[in-house]
Amino acid sequence: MTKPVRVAVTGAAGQISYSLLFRIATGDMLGQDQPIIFQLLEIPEAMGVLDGVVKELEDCSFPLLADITSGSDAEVIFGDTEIAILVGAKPRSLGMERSDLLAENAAIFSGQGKALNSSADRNVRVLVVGNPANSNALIAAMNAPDLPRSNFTAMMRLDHNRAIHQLAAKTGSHTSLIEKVAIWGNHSATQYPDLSNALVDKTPVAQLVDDNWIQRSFIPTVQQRGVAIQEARGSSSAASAASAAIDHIRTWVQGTPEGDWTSMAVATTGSYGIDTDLIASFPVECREGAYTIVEGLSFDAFSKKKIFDSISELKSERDAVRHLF
Ligand code: NAX
Repeated sequence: MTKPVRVAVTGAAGQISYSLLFRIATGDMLGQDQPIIFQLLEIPEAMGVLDGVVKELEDCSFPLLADITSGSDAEVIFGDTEIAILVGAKPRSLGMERSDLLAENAAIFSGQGKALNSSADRNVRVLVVGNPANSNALIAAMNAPDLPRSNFTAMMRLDHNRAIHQLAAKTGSHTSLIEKVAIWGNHSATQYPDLSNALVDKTPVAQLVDDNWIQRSFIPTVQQRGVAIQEARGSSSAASAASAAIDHIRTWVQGTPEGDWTSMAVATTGSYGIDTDLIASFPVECREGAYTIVEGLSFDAFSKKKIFDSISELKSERDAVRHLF
């Protein structure tokens, strides 16, 4: 039997995980011939609920699910994990400022970074989903000095997938025919969904849609899609977020299609004149289990402003939590 891959998931009793865990266990993330072991982390107050989720996972008798461990001690739960999906986070409560949200989550992610540093596999791939995802990923990375910084990423794939859908719907095309959509910056309302290089069935977008639609409809719709779902469902995106997390890891491990790219928030290394020590979204290509930022793209003044507005927000978030590095 193929050796199982250890997959840690935090916030395992929450809404996203309720979809995520079952899809990972069916092989959607690592393939139909790759067994997995789940290592599930929750806060002590949610262990009862997690116990119910574990029972349901057991009751599915998934052929690929080799074992499940669960608990509240991050260092134990992250032991030897090769993939860590950090979903658990403190939600924004009524009247809470963004800075308070940042501070509360900073404490969680500095602790989890330290725990990964001491007990995870040395090549663990980390995906942060819990918000504010980019800054949480940065805090975790900064607290894990013995692990490669480049292995800490945050999820932009939901925004990327949302952008693909909007473009497909507008052009009467299918999502499978859309290529080279990019999301830049922060997973927040300042993100820049960029169609400058996008293709629809190999035709450049500029030949199919006008700037007015892009600027007045497409960009705000993608930026505000989470709010629209929250208003409609009465709770935030869960199944689509889980699906995006699966896409993120699968693409990272298996690669982007030839001639296309995806969007991931990754450690900045000076590309496009963006500060280092941030986790920001770029178009990336994935090959042989590693990603590289797509270099050499050129921007008009509008795109440049949008990208750097979002980067400014990331810098101010970083400055607010720098004491935890
Ligand atoms: P839920 O509130 O349903 O679940 C979160 C779970 O995390 C809870 O069970 C809670 O007990 C647990 N948790 C809290 N602190 C923890 C800790 N220190 N260690 C382990 N577990 C902990 O939220 P859900 O809908 O699942 O969303 C989870 C996170 O994803 C939120 O922060 C949310 O804002 C974020 N999202 C991020 C998205 C992205 O694209 N990056 C999109 C979807 C989602 O909004």
